[in-house]
Amino acid sequence: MNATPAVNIGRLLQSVAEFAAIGATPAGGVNRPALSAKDRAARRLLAERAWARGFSVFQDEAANLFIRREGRDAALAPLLIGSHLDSQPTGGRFDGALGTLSAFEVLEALADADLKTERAIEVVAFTNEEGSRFSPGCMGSMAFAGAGAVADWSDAQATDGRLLADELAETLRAMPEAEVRPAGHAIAAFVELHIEQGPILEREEIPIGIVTAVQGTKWLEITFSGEAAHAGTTPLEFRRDPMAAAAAAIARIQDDVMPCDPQARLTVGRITAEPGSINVIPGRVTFTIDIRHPDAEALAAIEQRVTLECRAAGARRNCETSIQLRVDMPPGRFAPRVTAAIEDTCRALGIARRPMVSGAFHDALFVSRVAPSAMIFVPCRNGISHNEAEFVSDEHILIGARTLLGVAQRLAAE
Ligand code: HGY
Ligand code: MN
Ligand code: MN
Repeated sequence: MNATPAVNIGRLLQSVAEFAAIGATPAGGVNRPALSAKDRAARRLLAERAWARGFSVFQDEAANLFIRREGRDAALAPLLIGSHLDSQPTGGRFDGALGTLSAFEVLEALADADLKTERAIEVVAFTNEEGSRFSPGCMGSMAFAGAGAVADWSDAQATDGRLLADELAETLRAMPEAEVRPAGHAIAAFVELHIEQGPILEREEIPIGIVTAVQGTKWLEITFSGEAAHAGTTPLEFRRDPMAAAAAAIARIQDDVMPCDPQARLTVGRITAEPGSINVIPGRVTFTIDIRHPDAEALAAIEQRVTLECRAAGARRNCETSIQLRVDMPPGRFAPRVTAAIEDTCRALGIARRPMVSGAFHDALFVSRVAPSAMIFVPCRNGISHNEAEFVSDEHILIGARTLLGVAQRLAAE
């Protein structure tokens, strides 16, 4: 008679702490850039844990890392659970890692109970979800879902100058024991546990969010080109100052565009000036705009409005304006069959839950294009994320992992 699988919370908390040490920052966060040596170290640690438990490990050509625990019927497509291990430069220890490690805990709990599920269950750590070191984000899950190919991005250059193709090759080489397969194998369903990265669950004191949809995202890169000139000798009427154009455009975006729609989210996260010298009027200024909205048409309309504002600001300063659409992630809806499995599991475990839409993008957004998918959210303190102060209580980590275990058993039994 098999024991009932149970989450070993001590082991899971220990895992979270050990992975948080890889790329740990002095302020208690994590800096584990995609496809960096620290990302490779985290992947190796997870793979070694897997081999120690007798699970198999393989990669795909996008360096997505898979850990597989066999089921009774190898002919059935596996259930996929997991998230990502890469982080923001000043990220938290839970974004991505909690979902990946909770998924691994599911495999360990099943193995501890010696319970064989009908379907195999695979844990995935998707490559470059954050998109911070290499754009776009969700590269691994896009490649898995056929929504992009590694070849499309191979000349992408990291913010630290390294080429994606080189870092990807090095990451694959760093784990020769893991066979590399083509991206996009068949799966039965996908469930991703993740922190909410917003304030709703904590404010409503609800431990589980059943994510039914993900809002859309567009990343624009705006470049104003003017004329580098002397800061001291160039009167206003002779200036073609791209920094002045950027400042005017960003002010319009923040003061006039975003307030028009309470659901709109516009963020300028990165700006660079060339040559970047204190006493030179820049020749060129480039900045990024991250636009989010749950409605595809509204998202497109905001992109239009932002484009007009930027072109007008460039023209007023006699600068050329170039606008590149770097990322275009339409909103996505998750599969009712999978959200129902989360609902049923929470009901059976007596866990309070609520449906919600994700403000952040996630790998599940792309995986949902090729398999029924959904997400489980757990609260994070003050809704803070993409910040070293990111925090999730032990209680919510346990409730999240128990929910994921229950959902995995349901979906791997069908
Ligand atoms: O930016 C996002 O929405 C994700 O958290 N990387
Ligand atoms: Mn994430
Ligand atoms: Mn993130």
